[in-house]
Amino acid sequence: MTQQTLTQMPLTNEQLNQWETDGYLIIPSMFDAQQIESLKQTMQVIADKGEEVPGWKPLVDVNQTDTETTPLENLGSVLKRYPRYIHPHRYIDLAKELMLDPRVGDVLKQIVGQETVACQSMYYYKPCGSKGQALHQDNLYLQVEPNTCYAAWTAIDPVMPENGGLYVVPGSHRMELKCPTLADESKSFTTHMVDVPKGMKAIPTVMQPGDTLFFNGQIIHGSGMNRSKTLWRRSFICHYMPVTSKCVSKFYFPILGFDGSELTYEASQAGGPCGPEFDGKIPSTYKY
Ligand SMILES: O=C(O)CCC(=O)C(=O)O
Repeated sequence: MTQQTLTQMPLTNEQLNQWETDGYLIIPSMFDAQQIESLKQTMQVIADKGEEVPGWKPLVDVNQTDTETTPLENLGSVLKRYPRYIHPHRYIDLAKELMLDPRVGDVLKQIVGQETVACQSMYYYKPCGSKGQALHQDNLYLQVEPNTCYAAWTAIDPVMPENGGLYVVPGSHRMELKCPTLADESKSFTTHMVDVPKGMKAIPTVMQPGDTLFFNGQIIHGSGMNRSKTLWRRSFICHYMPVTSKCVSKFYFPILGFDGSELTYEASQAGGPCGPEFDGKIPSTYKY
């Protein structure tokens, strides 16, 4: 594994304190405009073609859907036309390059306190009219043990509440994983949700293209619908775990070091602290 130096993206005490207190941290301009634009173009060309490729498949018959005459928001769920791309780093070099960018490893090392390794990537298109993703905790799905996983959520478009920007519940990262209840499926494309704990509040993030939001895998977070008539809310989302982790759900294998090497970890037993209503199983709609 590469030895990362800690000099590329030194965090201030204020940033480190915010991370400890709130469980998240936004790094402005983590990636430059050209990198973001290249990823956006690459991903858009694939999805606009509407043909299934490894990691991505439209859930409507694109040939039967004339989006010139049928606005996307009238397709039922726009996300059926533009669902998220799962694990693009396995198929698209640029996605892998950004996932394993040493500066990301450098920030993670400072906030996690040790080297990390990469578990997954996702690309959300989230066109106008898309449903959001109900509040949840990521480690219920990644099942990293001991400790938790960490996300690096990078804005491809400007992000705000109106276009379905991400909400986080500061301080909730100190909590155990909570059992989900059922989400409102008219607003969320996922089926389960976690309530905002008493005394805490979900706050919106506001970001520019290239900004990266790092957050702890226990923090409660999610997004609302994209209510903008003009602005998509694309994002590139990667998850990592401490290099010393014992196990992770096997859905994320192979785990990658920041030098691209494939690393071996034990597979977690899917499960959690939840009762029969959740049955310890990851719902099939949660294909991270
Ligand atoms: O980007 C979103 O709308 C939700 C993403 C999210 O919650 C996640 O990646 O865990």
